[in-house]
Order: sequence, then C-alpha cells, then structure tokens
Amino acid sequence: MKSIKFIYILLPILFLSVLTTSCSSDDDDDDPIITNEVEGLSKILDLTNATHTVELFNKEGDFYTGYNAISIRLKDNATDAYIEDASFSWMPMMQMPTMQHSSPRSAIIKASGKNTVFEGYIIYQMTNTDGSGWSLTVNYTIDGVDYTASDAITVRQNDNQNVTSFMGSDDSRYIISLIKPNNPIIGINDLMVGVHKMENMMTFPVVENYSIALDPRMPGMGNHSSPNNTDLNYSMVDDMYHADLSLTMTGYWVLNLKFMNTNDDVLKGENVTDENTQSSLYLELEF
Ligand SMILES: [Cu+2]
Repeated sequence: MKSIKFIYILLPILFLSVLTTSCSSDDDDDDPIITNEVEGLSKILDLTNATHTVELFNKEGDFYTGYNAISIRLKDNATDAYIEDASFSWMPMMQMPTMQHSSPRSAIIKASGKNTVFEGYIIYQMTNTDGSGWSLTVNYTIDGVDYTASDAITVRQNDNQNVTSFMGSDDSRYIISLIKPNNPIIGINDLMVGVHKMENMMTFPVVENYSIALDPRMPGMGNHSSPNNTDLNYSMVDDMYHADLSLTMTGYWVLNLKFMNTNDDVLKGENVTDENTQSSLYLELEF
C-alpha cells in the first residue's frame, strides 16, 4: 500500500516536471494548452493576411484527392493569440484550361471540446499530376468584421481511387468519396461514403436517401468476394452513407458500386458477373 500511495504522489510530480522541462526547452512561443489542441495532427499550410494566420491541419500534413478532414486554427498576427469566436466559410477552387470549379465541402464548425480548433472537410475530386491547379480561400468573421485569406494549395494524387466523379443516367454529375475505414481490418469494417451532387461549378450539396449496392472483390485473386457485406444507406445523423464492408484478407480490393436514386433507378454501375468483372462505378482500397 505504501508503494502505491508513493506512486500517486510521485507520478503527478514527474509529469509536471516533464511538462515544464519540455516547455522551457521549447523555443516555440505557443501556449502548451493550445499546442495540445492539435496534438497528433500535422500542419498542411498557413493562409496569411495582414491581420491573421489561418492554420490548416490534418493527419497527413498534406491535401490528397478524396476526402480530407481538416482542423483549423486562427491566429492574431499582432498578439499570437488564437481566436476562439469566429465564423468561417471556405471555397476551394480548381483552375482548369477552359473553366474553374469548386468541390464538395462542409460547413466549418467549432471542434467539440476544443477552445481554438474549428473543423470541416473538403473532397478534392481531381488534381493535376504535379499537385497544382487548386487554390483555397477562407473567409471568416470576428466581431462582425469580415476577413479573407487565400493562396494556391498543393493537392496530391491519392494512390488508390478513393473518389470518383461521374455523370449519372439522369444527366446529373455526382461525386462519391471513401471516408472510412481509415485503417481497414480483416473482418467487418464500418464503410462510410460521401455522395455529393455537382449542382453547378460552385455548389455540391449532399445527396440524401439514395442507395448504393456494394460488391467488394479481389481482382488479384480470381475476383473473389466476401461474405456478410451490406449495401450503403444514407444516415441523417452525419449526412453520409454507411455499410458493413467485409474484408477477408489484406491486399488490393475493388469496391464495386451500383448507385440508385429513391425510385431504385440505377444511375451508374453494373452487377459483377463472370462476363463483367468490374462495375464502371467503384472505389479502391488496399491494406
Ligand atoms: Cu478540375
């Protein structure tokens, strides 16, 4: 008992001394508590204007094609203090040879339980081979005053097809993106997919209440499937589509999809058969 008590007293002291040491030896001027709010995340880039710096973070420290979960902090350049109350909007823009277009993106909201971190997502549906072509504008309002910060960004090509942009049989353009699993396991995975409609070059609303048939296959192994998959259904909770994805072994999988509207009209994709080994609508996954 004596030794246990000793640990209870000693441990906090040890932790405190470690924290103090690391802070004092760190020449970074960040408040340790604020630094902690983006722990485990990597800086993608800063968007800077005369008054503020918009700091963008994600797990990888880079933008990739497909779904990007993004954390944002807003720093006052004069005081180096992080702003806790601001409202945001953003506009990713891709300059193409003959036109420009935006991409699906969420609203930006305060991260739950955080003081200085805001979050949202952007789904880049394409990029140039050298990562060029995109810019990002972040508009924000503090105490009724509007500001904007903008710059060119680099969007790298993801190795696998984790996003697909296509024309449906209803002559509408859609974007389907893989969101989860991030770390696939052998067994049943929670598959999460985003479906957005390209209403025009700038507007990409979430498509609600459609459905997507799922048929995962391993092309490298006789195109075998797996048991106990379910089709993707829309969830009002997060505006995304969910299914059970069964992966029976590691390797390269093609998630064959068939996209249907509320009348069960097939808008894109075909069944996988002996003659047709892959749907024209699919996502890829490798682990
Ligand atoms: Cu483009």
